[in-house]
Amino acid sequence: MKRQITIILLLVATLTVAAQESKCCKSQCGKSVAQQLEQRLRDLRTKGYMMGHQDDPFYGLTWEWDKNRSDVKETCGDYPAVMGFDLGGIEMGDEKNLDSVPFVRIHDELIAHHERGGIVTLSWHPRNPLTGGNAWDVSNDQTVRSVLYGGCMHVKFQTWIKRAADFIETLKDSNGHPVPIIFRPWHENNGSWFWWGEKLCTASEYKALWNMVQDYMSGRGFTNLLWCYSPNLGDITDDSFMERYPGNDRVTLIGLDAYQWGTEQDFISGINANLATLSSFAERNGKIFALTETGLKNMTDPTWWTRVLKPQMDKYPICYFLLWRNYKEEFFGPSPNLDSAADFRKLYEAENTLFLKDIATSNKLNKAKNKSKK
Ligand code: BMA
Repeated sequence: MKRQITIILLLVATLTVAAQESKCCKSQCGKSVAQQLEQRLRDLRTKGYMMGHQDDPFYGLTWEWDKNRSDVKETCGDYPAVMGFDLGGIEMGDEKNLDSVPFVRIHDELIAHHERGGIVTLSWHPRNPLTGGNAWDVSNDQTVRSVLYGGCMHVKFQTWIKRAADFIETLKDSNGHPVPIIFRPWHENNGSWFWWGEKLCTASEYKALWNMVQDYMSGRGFTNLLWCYSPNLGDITDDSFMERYPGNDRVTLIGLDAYQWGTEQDFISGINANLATLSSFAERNGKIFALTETGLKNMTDPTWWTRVLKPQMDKYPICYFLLWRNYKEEFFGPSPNLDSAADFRKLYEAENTLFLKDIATSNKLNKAKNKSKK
């Protein structure tokens, strides 16, 4: 009896200490979900940079809508560390996004990737609220102005933001905790192919758009959004970058979207110039940095990843790079039967590229130990 009482007392004491420790940790950490994600990105950066893929679990070059499939996994044996998803169409209350992916599926796969230890990012190609066209409808340069306070589309656009927020609010893990998300709206705004692009609004209108959406999301109480600002490959100087940069208090991650559309030489010189400018800005301003979209359309050069892209990425402190989607007519990722598959596996084998298994648990961070390499 005495022995039983002692055991019970010991158990109670242990549980009390554990409860206190967990409380203590919470208050000591005191970090929001987004701040914890930021810390995770900073920690992972010391191990290398992560590989990401847009729309990875929905379709590949040879399949559509199967569960648990991934062209990245089928090429190298592991999921990407980062998966990207797009909200375009949520603003209309559509069931499917602009690329025909059902939002229920985006919901499920985004959470599944988080729960398997991966990192997720959301972009948004909303339709043009003034003309009724798509995100690429640049026929009217009053669109941004029209959604701002006092504009003729303001009320309608508030509904659009609300619908995006309502969806984001559903992104919770199985314990009901919000999923940390890299949120990357209003991207490539130094180009003029989206209605929020450079020639379509003034710098102050652009910033007002950014602030309006960000303030709405903050007002909804979201603490799981890590805000990413990502211009496109182009003539970026410190001054031109600053013109539309929403501000250090509004951005945590600075990104660059950079595809090779023209010659290899132009891509290499352009991406180096931009990566140097932006990574240096990020460093000076305490921001993290990523190559938020990249790729060579249809992988017309089977060694592009390790011969052209990787040597450039190796020079700068990016925390991830994200290859765009494997849409059959325009694909940017790997697929097991393509000529480029061997090169992708080489990229995977590199010590400094991180895939899901490299980041899923901290004891798996040492890639050399984890992958049966070399
Ligand atoms: C673009 C293209 C489009 C697609 C859009 C949003 O770069 O892939 O086909 O609709 O991204 O995913």
